[in-house]
Amino acid sequence: MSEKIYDVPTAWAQRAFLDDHGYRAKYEASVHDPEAFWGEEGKRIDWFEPYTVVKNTSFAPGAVSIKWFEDGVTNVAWNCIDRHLETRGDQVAIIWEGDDPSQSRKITYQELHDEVCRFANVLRNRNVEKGDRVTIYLPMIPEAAFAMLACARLGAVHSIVFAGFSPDSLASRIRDCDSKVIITADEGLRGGRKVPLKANVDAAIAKVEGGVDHVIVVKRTGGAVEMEPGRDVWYHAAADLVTSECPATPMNAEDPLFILYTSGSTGTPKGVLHTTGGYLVYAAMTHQYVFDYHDGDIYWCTADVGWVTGHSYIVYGPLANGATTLMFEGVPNYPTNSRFWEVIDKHQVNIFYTAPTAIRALMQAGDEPVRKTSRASLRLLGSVGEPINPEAWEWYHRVVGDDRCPIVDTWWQTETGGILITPLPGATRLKPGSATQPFFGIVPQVVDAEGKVLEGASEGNLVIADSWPGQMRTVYGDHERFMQTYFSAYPNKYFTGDGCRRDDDGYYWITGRVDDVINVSGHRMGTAEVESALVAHPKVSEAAVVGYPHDIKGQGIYAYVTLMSGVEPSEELRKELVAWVRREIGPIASPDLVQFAPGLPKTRSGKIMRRILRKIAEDEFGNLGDTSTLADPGVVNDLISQRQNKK
Ligand code: 6R9
Repeated sequence: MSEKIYDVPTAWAQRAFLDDHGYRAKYEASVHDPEAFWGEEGKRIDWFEPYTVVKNTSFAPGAVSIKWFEDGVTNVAWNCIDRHLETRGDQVAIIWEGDDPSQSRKITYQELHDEVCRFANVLRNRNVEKGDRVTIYLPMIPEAAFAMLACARLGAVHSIVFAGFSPDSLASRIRDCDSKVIITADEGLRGGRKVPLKANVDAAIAKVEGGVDHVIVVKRTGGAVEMEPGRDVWYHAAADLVTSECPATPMNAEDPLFILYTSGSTGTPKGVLHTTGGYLVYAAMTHQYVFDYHDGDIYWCTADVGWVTGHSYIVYGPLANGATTLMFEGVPNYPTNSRFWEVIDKHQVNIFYTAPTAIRALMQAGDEPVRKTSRASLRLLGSVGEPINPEAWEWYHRVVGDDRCPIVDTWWQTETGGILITPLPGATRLKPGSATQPFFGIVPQVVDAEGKVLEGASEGNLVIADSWPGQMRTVYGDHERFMQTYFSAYPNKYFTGDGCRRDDDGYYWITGRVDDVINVSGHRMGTAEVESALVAHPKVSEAAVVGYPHDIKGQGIYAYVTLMSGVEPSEELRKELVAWVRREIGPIASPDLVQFAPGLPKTRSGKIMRRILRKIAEDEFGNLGDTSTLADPGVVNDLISQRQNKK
């Protein structure tokens, strides 16, 4: 734990929306009278019909129901585009920076309007209506934002699937939400390498019973793809036939905006459902205060739109605020390790938001690739996705930010829709490694295993005691699972799945997941998903997957694999299994270590004791805890000696 404290720079305290007193007063107001507070804040977006009811939420066991601004009528695309046209039609809305440094593009709000309307008309011509689900499987090109906003304009519900997922993963997501329309590109381009997106879509649809009605294909690389007549259409050809006007459909505040699949500790990924009004109010408000976004600022979040960070902090939050948001197609180390910093200089970026895994990887490349760039435009740095270790925080602050830029370490989740625990740059003294304080309206609590609320400095599980407008509303198609997953461990509270420590100053330190979810390079992975991919291999009889500390990724994937009897372990088979998981789920799920285990440690009732496997993966052999319930203690010694032999 780092003890260092960084004061708010004077310049920041003066120019920021809020200083320390401002934060405290506003926070008190937000939790004292949420109705009044959010009733005011809801006005930051335009409503076609104003709301009269602000908050109608219950976390009660068996009856969880979350509604915000429930009788208001609005449209998200209208708020992100049309309402800005009069005052900032010629302002740049999106700066797109290609994988290849020679490619970039600037899109004004007026152009964004025209592009989104055209995209919406293309969808409308394919019978997409309010409430229909549309799956988007696109690389980081402007069309990804156009497609999202086009869905929002029509009231269709988008489900973005990260373009790194396999055809199988894509197929299960298409199936789960029953989408009949898929939007993709011929190929993606990342770090100079092509990704066969259209071919993946074809392979996925082959696994979806009844197929889909339409595949809309954006031309990115010009690579050869197969087009199925009647089903597949080139976006540019379809867009040529439509106008750039399309009315924004009036949407109820609680109409769905998007589904985003995320991994949990059990079962298949859950379709997290976010709705219209509360989500947008929360995304816009957090974007404004956490990044202290002022008119004219150039803001860059390096996430992919396939993750929630891309939804809330590349597209919806920034555009609702009339910001200039940068969208980057590439990777941090292509063509060189200076890429991020060169992009910052090229586009004069003021606010930069990235993930600890990228910071750690770039830190390993040394200071020189950073120092050779100017970065004078930078004012604020942000971090998201996993705990940031103090060493990486210090490097980010000292080398990237030249000791000048505060760092906002923002804790939140796909489920929360927006940032919940974070510093505000003009208000909060920083402690490297701590996400610091709750945002407005957020009531975090630390509870012990029995659910007792701990006061003062304490360590336990992190729960949130009351609802906020950006909260997910349900698991798509399975409200029972929603209640079971998030509201059953601690009745009347939202359980985050994270552990945390609160220090004497009331600062929160997120310690990581306390469930069977691992966080690999900021990507959430259910260990159960990787296990079921492994056991689908004909030579595997059983598998157990745990996380282990990894220098760059934060956590790596450690797989214990028991082979079918008669199958001999080999280096070749090890490689085959890694490739198999890549193919089944996607490259982000590739196991880093595969240990062939003749047996797995189990309880007498047959449950795998992951706690022990975790310790072995962490090399903590002397500290295995209670092993008295093991059915066969010999198994553990075998695993340990094997692990030691490997070192
Ligand atoms: C936004 C996002 C959520 C999980 C979350 C936690 C971890 C995210 C963090 C952080 C420590 C931070 N996490 N931000 N842990 N400090 N600043 O990442 O959503 O992909 O759903 O992941 O990520 O464990 O529970 P998501």
